[in-house]
Amino acid sequence: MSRSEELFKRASEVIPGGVNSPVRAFRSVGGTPRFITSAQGAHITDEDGETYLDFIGSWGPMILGHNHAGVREKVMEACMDGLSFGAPTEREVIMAEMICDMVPGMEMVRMVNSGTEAVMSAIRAARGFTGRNKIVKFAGCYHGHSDSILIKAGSGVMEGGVPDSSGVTKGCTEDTLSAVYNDLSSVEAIFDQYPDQVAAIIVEPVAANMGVVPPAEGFLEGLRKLCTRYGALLIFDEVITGFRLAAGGAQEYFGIQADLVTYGKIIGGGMPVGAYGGRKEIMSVISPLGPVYQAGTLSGNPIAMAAGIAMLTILKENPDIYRKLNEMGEYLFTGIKAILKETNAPCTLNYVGSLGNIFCTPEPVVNYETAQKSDTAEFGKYFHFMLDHHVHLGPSQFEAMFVSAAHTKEDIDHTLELIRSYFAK
Ligand code: HOZ
Repeated sequence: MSRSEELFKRASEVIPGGVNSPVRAFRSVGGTPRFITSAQGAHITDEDGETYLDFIGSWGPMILGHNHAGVREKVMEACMDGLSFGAPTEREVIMAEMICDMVPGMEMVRMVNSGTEAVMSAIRAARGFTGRNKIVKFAGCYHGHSDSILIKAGSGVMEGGVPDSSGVTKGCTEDTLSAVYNDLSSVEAIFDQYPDQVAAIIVEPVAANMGVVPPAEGFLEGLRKLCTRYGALLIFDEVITGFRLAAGGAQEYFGIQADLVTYGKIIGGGMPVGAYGGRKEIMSVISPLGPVYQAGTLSGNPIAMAAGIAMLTILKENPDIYRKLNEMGEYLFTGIKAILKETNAPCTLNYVGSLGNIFCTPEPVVNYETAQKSDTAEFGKYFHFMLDHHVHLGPSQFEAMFVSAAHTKEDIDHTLELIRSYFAK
């Protein structure tokens, strides 16, 4: 029995499903999750001493690659000063100033501890600001696991074939309306029915939790126009795209201004953190300035701030990283696309910048319904082939492949070679 198998067995006795986040359990691909001991650059090493080329990157934050010295050193420095104070620190101010400086339209930002918390708080702020109750989300978009947003969610919810979560009351979701990603008419229909009741539309500007689904031409612009016309707020969930597609995230990449933006792990360079922010006028509803309550002892934690400041500083001072990241993404994903074509594989490749994935369906994937046509058993076979050859992919058809600045051309060539040999057989 391998160390990972042994640990998974032990974990399954004391942790639900043996994991602390469901996708990691390998349920949709079968087999044993690798228990990780360390990671460096584009590689991770497991308990059995096996090293893998990693395309998960902690689900996004490892833009610079794992264990970047510039981030690690700042974290260690901060640890020497104390781990948590429950009182304000200069690092929080610096972090907020940096986010406001780098993100278009960002005037005020509140730190929280995860993307789930950021979304939950942004929705409350939108409701408080507009005095309206309804929220529009898109089927297949995942915005964390807070009650009101667990309707037709992506990520692990989609993987298990579970449309919604048990334990969420009807009351919690009665003001959540689900629309079809990339289909503006489905959003117009909601506004026709509830012209004065929608507080906000929340969207992943590039959907990356039903696999990667890029926004169709005009989709994000259309959402912006509808929100402006009906007095609703546009919330971009940039937990995955923020500081990845560009320093200003999807807003900068697509040239669309949202009213509120949410962030998660990505702004902490791997530490547990999240944030939400936007125009001062909107953020002024947050307590203690305004009546919308939201709080947290670990919010703005000094170690998380140190990691975040270090990573954002590196990104800000080296804009070339984005050119490299997007070039590597382009090289990998156009390479995969060519292989799929060359081998007549019944698969589709979607990508934007350094995010992408193969869907095991020959049809174009543009939303939740088309993503669900994927042959997940076939994906499982591909996944295990790659894992057996030491390439670590997200263990689900509906998760993205993340390229980091630490991936080299050789890493990508090696990956393409393996993909070619899988699909050529
Ligand atoms: N929700 C993440 C995927 N979109 C998975 C988180 C994890 O397992 O760490």
